[in-house]
Amino acid sequence: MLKIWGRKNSINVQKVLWACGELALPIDRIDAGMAFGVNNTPEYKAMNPNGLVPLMNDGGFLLWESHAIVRYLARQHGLGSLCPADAQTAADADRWMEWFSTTLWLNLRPVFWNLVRTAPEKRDMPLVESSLKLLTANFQTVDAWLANRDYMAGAAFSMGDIPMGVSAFRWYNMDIVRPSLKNLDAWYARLCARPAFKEHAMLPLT
Ligand SMILES: N[C@@H](CCC(=O)N[C@@H](CS)C(=O)NCC(=O)O)C(=O)O
Repeated sequence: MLKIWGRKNSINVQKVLWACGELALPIDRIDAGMAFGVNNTPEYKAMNPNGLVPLMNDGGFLLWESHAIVRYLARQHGLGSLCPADAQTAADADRWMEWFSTTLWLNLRPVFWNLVRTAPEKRDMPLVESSLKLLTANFQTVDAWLANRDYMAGAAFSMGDIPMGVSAFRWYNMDIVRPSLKNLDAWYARLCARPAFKEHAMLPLT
């Protein structure tokens, strides 16, 4: 059975668990990371030298990097659904996965880390403020993109919605001021209606 290492409240683990849920793949999940430890042991580091979660073992094939895992599972089990069959639609989904890593995450991470994972007296609030401005602009970009499509890569849900979806859950559930973004709201409501999103992404942030 597919083995996944990672704690349930990690944004990167949630991407993989949500993908497995969408594909109805049975998995054996092993708690690892933060309070669970495991990821810093020599045995784990022999499988993932970064000592980070998630990590996947599919019949002896080890893979780390959440987006690589989501793409692998989507190609293996969701060609034509989670991984769009058409090259241009798949590239569109890929584009938003890349944009999450190179752009949005750089702004979400400092806001999330300070507001959710750091004690109030230790928070770097100037960094939160500057990052939140950039993050807001990022979500405005997504809102404009969603003006004439239901999902990030067009009419159908795909892997392109996964990193953006777990980010949106944090955007809507952190204690921050948000502008009204009606296309983003409508897309997020569509995600919230998906059982696998509910099960794996709509969890307490801490
Ligand atoms: N680029 C990697 C990042 C992985 C990563 O940073 N994982 C975090 C959790 S979100 C981690 O393992 N942190 C250490 C820990 O949880 O102990 C990916 O997308 O998989």
